[in-house]
Amino acid sequence: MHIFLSLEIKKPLFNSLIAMEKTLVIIKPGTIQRGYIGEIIQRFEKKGLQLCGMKMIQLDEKILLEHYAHLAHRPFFGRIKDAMMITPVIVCCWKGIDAIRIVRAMAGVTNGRDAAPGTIRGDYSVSVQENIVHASDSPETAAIELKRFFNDNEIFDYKQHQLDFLYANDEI
Ligand code: IDP
Ligand code: MG
Repeated sequence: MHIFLSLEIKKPLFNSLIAMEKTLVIIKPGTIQRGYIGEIIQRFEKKGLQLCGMKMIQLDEKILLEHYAHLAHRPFFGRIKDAMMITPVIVCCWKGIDAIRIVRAMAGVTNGRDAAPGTIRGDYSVSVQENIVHASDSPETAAIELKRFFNDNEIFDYKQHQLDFLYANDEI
């Protein structure tokens, strides 16, 4: 009886513990110039993440000072800022269970020369700076960064019809 009861309550409890996450990806100017926008977006789509927001925007000094505040003291900071403003960028919001961790792993380590083959940076980059995408690195950062680049009405929560085939029914 006791076991039966705990099985009964397991599913709703389990569900409430597993949260869908949203994370920010920025497709950097070099990626746009090199014509890889579609390939990069397709990687996240093929993985099974859901695109909840996407737009092209021109970054400026102010937003980059905020976004890369942790690098402001570094000698190469001016160069990074310039590179991020050279053309517009595409900001995307991707959603899924563990999306933040998944997208970071798919991006690979910062230096494209060190990034593992199979990762985005490993496959498309030979540079530390010109490394194809930005990806949020933690739940806290993802929340702040999504707010930085999107208004609330630019993030869409809509039904992902593949959901039942992407996850087992005890995962969603
Ligand atoms: P991340 O993008 O892997 O999170 P961060 O350390 O947050 O790496 O750096 C932000 C961005 O700044 C990098 O993606 C890269 O474009 C650039 N960057 C970081 N370190 C260097 C460096 O040593 N030289 C040149 N550019 C750098
Ligand atoms: Mg970072």
